[in-house]
Amino acid sequence: MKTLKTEIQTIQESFKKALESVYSLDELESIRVTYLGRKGTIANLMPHLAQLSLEDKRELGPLINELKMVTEKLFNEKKEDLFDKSLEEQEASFKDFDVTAYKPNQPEGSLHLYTQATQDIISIFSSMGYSVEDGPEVETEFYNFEALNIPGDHPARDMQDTFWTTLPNTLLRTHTSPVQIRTMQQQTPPLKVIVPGRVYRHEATDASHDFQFHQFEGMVIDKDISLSHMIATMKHFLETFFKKELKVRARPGYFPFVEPGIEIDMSCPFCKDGCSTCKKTKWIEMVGAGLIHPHVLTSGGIDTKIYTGFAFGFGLTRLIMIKYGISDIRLLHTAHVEFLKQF
Ligand code: FA5
Repeated sequence: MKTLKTEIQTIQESFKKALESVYSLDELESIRVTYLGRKGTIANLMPHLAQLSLEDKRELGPLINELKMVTEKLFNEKKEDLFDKSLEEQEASFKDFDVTAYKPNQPEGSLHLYTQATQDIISIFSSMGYSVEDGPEVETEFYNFEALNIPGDHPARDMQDTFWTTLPNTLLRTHTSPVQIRTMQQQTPPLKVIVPGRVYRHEATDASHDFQFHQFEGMVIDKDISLSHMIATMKHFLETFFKKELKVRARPGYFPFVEPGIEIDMSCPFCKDGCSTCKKTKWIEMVGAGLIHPHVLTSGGIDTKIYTGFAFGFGLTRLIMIKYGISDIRLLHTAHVEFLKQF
């Protein structure tokens, strides 16, 4: 009986000691199995108790029960303590968790070609002192046509098939040129601006025409501005954009808002003797341009006795197609991942 009593005390002490060196819920569970399990140290005392006299059983039975209660209580306290600690640790590790962080094997996104090209263009023209202007895509007939020297009965209206809205004299802008007038009205010369933006035309689509596409306009107004300023600007821009030394040439062109109007071609950046991009001509038609018509300067409130200016309008979509060798314009506004992830 004496040995069993000592054993009970030893078990209690060794259990307490064991708990002190436990730092995880897994370790605690293995201690529970060792001491409190069905075949654990405490359960193993029972067969010894059964061999004792009734009197000794009366004394030692309650001692074993107490041992069980005390060990269970200590076990539960430790469990709670470890559980709280593990929650705190979890919280601490989530604190600096960055949901935007890179996760391996995830497809990476990239900027759309329109954004990339627009950023390139803005950077090239900013380096020449140009600022960027914006204007509404739902425009009035006045800004889109009349102020640009295209009155209602003018045949040039047919050059740009128009989406009219149900509001009177209101349309989806057919080009970025209306922003020329808006800028003239809001700012005073000298002016140097570019206007990248989306435009709309009521046209059937094919591989090189869309009903919505992007253009970018440029406009300079100052004293003594001439066509040679513009041609030099176009050459510098095209050479920087295509990263190649190029020749440019000017041909007569007609746009009611410029006089004289010209079209500028560049030598093909991809070949010397003719290729499919330049249709074997060695030249690529690039941009409509000219000196701003005095009627247009007047519509914008500019004094034509003091100032002259030039303007140009690129098909940004076309520029991108040429630079990146894209054969179908419609790909540019599809969500075709295989196409988009090439750029
Ligand atoms: C204009 O829109 C004039 N506003 C450009 C301009 C500005 C001239 C300033 C002079 C001074 P045009 O209609 O040619 O011009 O269009 C300009 C460019 O837009 C074209 O060279 C072509 O590259 C592009 N473009 C025209 N229609 C479409 C279309 N349906 N789909 C894709 N690109 C088009």
